[in-house]
Amino acid sequence: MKFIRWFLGRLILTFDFLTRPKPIFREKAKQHKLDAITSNYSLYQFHACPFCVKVRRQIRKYSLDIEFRDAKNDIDHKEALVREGGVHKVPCLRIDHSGIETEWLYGSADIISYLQSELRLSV
Ligand SMILES: N[C@@H](CCC(=O)N[C@@H](CS)C(=O)NCC(=O)O)C(=O)O
Repeated sequence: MKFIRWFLGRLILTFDFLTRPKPIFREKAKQHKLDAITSNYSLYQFHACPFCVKVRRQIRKYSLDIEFRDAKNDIDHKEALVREGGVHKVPCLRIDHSGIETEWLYGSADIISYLQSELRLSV
């Protein structure tokens, strides 16, 4: 079972590598504006999780500078996800609302929708 999961993970990563979307290019001022917003985001994820790959592909496509946090191998990130987010499930987007409040958004589709609407990305 472990081997099958590992093998499927490698397949997903290979497929992702071979079909990666090309990052969009935007003018510097616009990119800086987006970078300032996304500096408040971090994505808790597993390297070979298909749902995480799906979100990472969108992040790449839209040229978003979002920190990835390994919630499988990094014990601090894993514990923070469970303690503060509530569940050990990935992907999860941690949103720091200017130090006032922290939001933990689970679910690949919800994360992508949030990024698209919050950052006004054209679909
Ligand atoms: N419907 C969720 C599914 C997420 C999901 O099932 N993630 C798995 C990894 S692929 C997970 O976090 N499992 C918990 C664990 O392995 O501890 C989504 O679209 O994000």
